[in-house]
Amino acid sequence: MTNTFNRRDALKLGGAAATLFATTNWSTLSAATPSSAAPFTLPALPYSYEALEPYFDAQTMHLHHDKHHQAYVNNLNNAVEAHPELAGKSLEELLTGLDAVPEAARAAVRNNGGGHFNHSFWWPTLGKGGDAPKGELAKAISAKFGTQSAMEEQLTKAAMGVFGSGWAWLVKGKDGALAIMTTPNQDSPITTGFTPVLGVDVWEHAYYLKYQNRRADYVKAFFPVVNWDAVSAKFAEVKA
Ligand code: MN3
Repeated sequence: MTNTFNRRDALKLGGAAATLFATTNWSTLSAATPSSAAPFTLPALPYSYEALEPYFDAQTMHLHHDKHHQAYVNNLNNAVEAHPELAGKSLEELLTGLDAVPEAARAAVRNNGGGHFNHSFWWPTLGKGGDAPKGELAKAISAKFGTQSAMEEQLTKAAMGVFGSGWAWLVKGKDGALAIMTTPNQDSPITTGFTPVLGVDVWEHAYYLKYQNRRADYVKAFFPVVNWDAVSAKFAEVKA
């Protein structure tokens, strides 16, 4: 894979996930993009597959990014290609307007569009940059949860409470306040009007190779690989 999307790019992108997808032409980020018939492409990881060792192992990162995320992209492209009325819509437009998606394509767009969005959001939030929230995010966490560790405890509890596959999220609501929420499957917080700040993928594909059934160990290993510098920078841009 051609690594044309580096960490500096990820930090520069920042902003609301919505802005990221509205302003980023993913198809220009991959030299392997075959044609305009496949509007969505897999963004390269903004770090090496080994970068999150020993917490997230390289083999899991390869499978998770190259196979699982790629499958969401492929399936989303197939759904859009089968329904020409969806052509030209951004990922954010699709996910915030699922009711407008033809019923025959809705589940595919919801699941695979959500999978593409959630993972594209997720990769740049990882990478071991800084060990604590900064600036506006630090203030918002302090205001809502008291301490970083209290927030992490609540996010962990939410992650452990997801039955089956899904995500636990730290989000910003329309009222501007932080909140903890979960989504089933690949549903994305943006569909219900929340802006993701940080997420924990608790699908077994995220951890089974290294942690088997021990989700608690995996969630514990998640926090040391969070790129708090990137997450804080993105939050500050969302707020601005
Ligand atoms: Mn996943």
